[in-house]
Amino acid sequence: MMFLFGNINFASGLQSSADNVETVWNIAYLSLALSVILGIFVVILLIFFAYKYREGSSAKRKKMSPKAERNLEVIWIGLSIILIVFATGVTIISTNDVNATQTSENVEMTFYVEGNRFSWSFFETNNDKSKNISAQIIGNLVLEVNKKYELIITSGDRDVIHSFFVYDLGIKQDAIPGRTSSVFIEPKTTGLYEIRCAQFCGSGHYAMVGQYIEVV
Ligand SMILES: [Cu+2]
Repeated sequence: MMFLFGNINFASGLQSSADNVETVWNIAYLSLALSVILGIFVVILLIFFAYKYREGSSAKRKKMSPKAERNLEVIWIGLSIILIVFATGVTIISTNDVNATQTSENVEMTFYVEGNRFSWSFFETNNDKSKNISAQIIGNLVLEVNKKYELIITSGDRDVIHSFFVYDLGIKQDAIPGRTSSVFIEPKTTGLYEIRCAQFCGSGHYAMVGQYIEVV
């Protein structure tokens, strides 16, 4: 998105903890900015016309000519189309930027993450092509800053669906029994990042917190 945002980073006030976080926040802020600008414009027009055509005012109430009506319609529809194409284009390009980071290229290490009612389990793999599980990790999942990792997300065989959600690292991936989905992450800032379950998974869903990705 460099061509559009240049050096402006709407998300600069936020902790930029991974590549995709800024990209996603920039789309969110852009759509917020467009909505606010449009909203203010509409409210100003509303107040202006409500005042201009208030009961008993001397404003002309003559019908517009068909030509003027058509021109107004063309401008109105044209601007709407431009706005929609612009917002859609920005979203498609940003989404492609995010997807471009989701490859196994330069992956330093692969971990398994398994959701069970009501906690997450982390496993090391033997880190070759087979990606077989070698050992369970006790405690936080520790990652090193500026290294790329693959997290293979799944759910216990006889469990339910969960969603592996790490807000500050820009990760959200469904965990589905009997299936695996990979997410690729390159943390930029050290710290503790809380993992939450973003899929209602039963009576203990609310308590599926308190586990962390620790970036060192
Ligand atoms: Cu859950």
